[in-house]
Amino acid sequence: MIARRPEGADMEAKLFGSRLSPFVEKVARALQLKGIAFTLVPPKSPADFKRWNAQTRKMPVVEIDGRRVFDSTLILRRLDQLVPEPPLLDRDAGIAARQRFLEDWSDESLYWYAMALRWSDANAEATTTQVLGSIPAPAALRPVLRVVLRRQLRNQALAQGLARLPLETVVDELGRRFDELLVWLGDRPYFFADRPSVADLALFGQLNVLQSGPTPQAERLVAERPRLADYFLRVDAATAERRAEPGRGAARGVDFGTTARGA
Ligand SMILES: N[C@@H](CCC(=O)N[C@@H](CS)C(=O)NCC(=O)O)C(=O)O
Repeated sequence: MIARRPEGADMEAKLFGSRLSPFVEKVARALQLKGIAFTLVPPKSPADFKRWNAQTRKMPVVEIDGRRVFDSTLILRRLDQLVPEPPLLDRDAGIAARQRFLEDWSDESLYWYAMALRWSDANAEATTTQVLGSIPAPAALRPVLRVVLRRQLRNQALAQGLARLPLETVVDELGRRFDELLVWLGDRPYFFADRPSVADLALFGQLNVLQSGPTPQAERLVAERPRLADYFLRVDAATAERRAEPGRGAARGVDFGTTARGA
């Protein structure tokens, strides 16, 4: 049997952002799933966010087909229009609705569990070191950036509210959410379907950052749930960078320092 060439094989994209961000990782995995080659443009300083995207000042931003699109949900929708195969939503409207809601829950709720854990007193030092390590800032600026980053991002987490709960409560609640997700996953390989969708890409981004070092509490929760750990590795394998084919460049976005643990 001749392997089908992915539809996105002739497209090129630029992905602006750091793969430490769960939303950037979500988009990188969607590009890889679609077979779209991309170049990662990591931020050099927080000012880049505003330059790339004056509207929300957040990453990711994607440049594709002559247009810049921001927000991971809007980017995935655009990718599905440009490169319909493989689809990122089920063809059945009822299943697609659940996948979309889970994507939204992951982006707008689960993200804040990760933020609360990352910026808790127990983990903030390790998180700051990790974030600073991903920015090529001059040595003289680093001590100031350390203080500014920590204050800004911790304040975001406190403003959302979940981070005001005791750390043990956030960890306990996250474990409950993981158990509930596993009930929904049942014995299917992906959420509500047999192939990955926007829901799995969004969850992958969050599970990836939760297992990236500074939050050992979350790593323990995943390790205690082998079905969740297997699910993470399954999505990782299904969305991994495609190997270069003769006559075609490989995706050029993989930032090996910060990519998925299982990759
Ligand atoms: N809803 C947005 C969320 C993007 C987002 O929150 N990105 C964070 C990084 S994880 C960011 O750029 N934060 C910078 C800031 O808030 O200044 C999406 O899905 O793209």
